[in-house]
Amino acid sequence: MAEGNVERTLVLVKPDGVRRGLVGEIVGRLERKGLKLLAAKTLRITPELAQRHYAEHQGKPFYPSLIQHITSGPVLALAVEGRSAVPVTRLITGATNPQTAAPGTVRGDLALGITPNLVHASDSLESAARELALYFTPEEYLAYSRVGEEYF
Ligand code: 3AN
Repeated sequence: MAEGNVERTLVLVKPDGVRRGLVGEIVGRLERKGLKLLAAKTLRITPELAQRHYAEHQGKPFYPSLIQHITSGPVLALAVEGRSAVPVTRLITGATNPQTAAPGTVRGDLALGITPNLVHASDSLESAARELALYFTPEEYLAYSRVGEEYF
């Protein structure tokens, strides 16, 4: 029997991921794991949105480079749903630093640096709810069944 609550989380393919042509690779990994894409949009994150998104990191040494990078080009924002979607997506993403991220993870396999680390994935249910609301309205979530959903 399937375990874990159905959760929603926010994934961003960061500007390095879009510019390196890795959107399909990253989205494919989420899809193959059975996660459902509820909504997706490309956008250029404004400095104001970046500050709201990364409010918890304000004042940290890496904050300026974080804001600079996330606003440096287009991103793909995804609302993703599935059983234990928050921790499952974090596992697929891998550790923050690509040099220590495990092989088999997006960052471990593909990322070039700790700032250009390809993806953002919400770190808790509370963060996910807060962050999803920054990028999507409830009307933008599409309800549908995935083939094979009976196995999840
Ligand atoms: P994660 O994205 O793995 O949850 P957080 O939330 O701790 O990591 O940090 C948010 C983002 O800030 C990271 N994705 C990374 O781009 C950047 N970051 C975090 N720690 C560092 C650091 N020590 N040096 C440079 N950038 C960092």
